[in-house]
Amino acid sequence: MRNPADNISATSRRGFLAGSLAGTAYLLPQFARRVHADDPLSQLNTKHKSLIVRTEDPANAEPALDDLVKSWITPVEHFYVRSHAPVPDVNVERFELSVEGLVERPMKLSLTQLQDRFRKTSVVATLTCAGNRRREHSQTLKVGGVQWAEGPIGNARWGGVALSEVLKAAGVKENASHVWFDSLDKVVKDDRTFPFGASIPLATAMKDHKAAPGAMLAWEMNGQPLPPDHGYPLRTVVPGYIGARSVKWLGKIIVSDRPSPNHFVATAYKLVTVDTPDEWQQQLPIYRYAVNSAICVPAESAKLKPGRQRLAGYALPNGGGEQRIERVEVSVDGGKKWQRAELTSPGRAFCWQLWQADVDLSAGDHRLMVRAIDTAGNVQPEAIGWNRKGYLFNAWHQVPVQVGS
Ligand SMILES: Nc1nc2c(c(=O)[nH]1)N[C@H]1C(S)=C(S)[C@@H](COP(=O)(O)O)O[C@H]1N2
Ligand SMILES: [Mo]
Repeated sequence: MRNPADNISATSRRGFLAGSLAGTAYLLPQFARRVHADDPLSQLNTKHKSLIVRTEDPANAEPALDDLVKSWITPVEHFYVRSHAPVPDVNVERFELSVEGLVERPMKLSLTQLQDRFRKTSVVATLTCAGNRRREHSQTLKVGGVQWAEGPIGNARWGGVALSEVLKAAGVKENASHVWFDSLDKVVKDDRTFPFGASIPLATAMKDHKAAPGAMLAWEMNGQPLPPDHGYPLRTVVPGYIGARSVKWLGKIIVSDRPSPNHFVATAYKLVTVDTPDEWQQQLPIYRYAVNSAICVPAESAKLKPGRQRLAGYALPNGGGEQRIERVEVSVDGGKKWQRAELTSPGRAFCWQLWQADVDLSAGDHRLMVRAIDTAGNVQPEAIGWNRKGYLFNAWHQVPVQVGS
């Protein structure tokens, strides 16, 4: 869905730079500017990246939906980028990860030390932005923020070390209960400049699911060094949690007895309706993402021929644990009759599930719909309540199409 109107609406009250570019597949110019020709990373650096740009710098971009569901592992060129600040210039030779706070042995680790001292592991996990599908949420009542379609989601193999290994080496003190992540980027907001940050409960950090460590410190994405836009040289990946907890350009880990006071934990990424300090205090930070699904083919407002039509898309189990997608159903008559879709990819915990369904379409206007249920019984709801930030939208996805006679 390359709808130029989306880009215009990306001018938000939060002051994101408006990407007034027509919504065509577009090579982000700042990548070209930032990367030197002799830098080996330039090879990996989104050269062929074709994304729909929502804002230019910081870069916020998502793939066209038909590209998105071409493969279970999302290649970097089709992986959404969501950044609150420009990519920081990190010199990997001088880079040190600091591990501090409530630990017996504070540490500073270069990337090489991190790679040499700990056991390397890799995990396939889906990242999705809490603002995925915000554009649909805005149909009820417009909310601020990037007006994402269904594309800020992707599934990658992340290589690195389990955060728990590093925390064990540092020796977590008894009264610790949360792990903070501070980035090396610089977010500017209301005359303040501060790093992007997140935190997760210590229990999650120390968890060792069969399918995935509770959190990863990753330096690889799909077998290659992390591209600059995705956090080079190091990021966290927290399987099952909203993307905002997977901190890119990670600089510091702080073990604490409370959640991070960082804006993106204490204030943003909460389900609020008025967005007042009272509400921020009352609401917990969002951690897990919710069961979801979307139709990616055909595109919205597609003009189709009557007869057989293949639908394709993704579904995501709730991020709470080891569940997978149990069933995906589609409807072509506004939700009266449902037909089971075929699951066409591996189905794993913390990963999305690709699906397809062949439906029969008669001439006329149709509203294609999809809904999913996971193996823990989390059901995608028909509708959800409005929240001011447009987070966690997971109502049944609907795609209007016209079928000519
Ligand atoms: N340092 C830093 N980390 C960050 C962000 C950011 O702006 N700065 N954005 C977060 C959000 S909101 C999301 S959804 C994911 C997106 O990761 P990606 O750009 O690699 O797809 O990164 C998260 N980590
Ligand atoms: Mo996000």
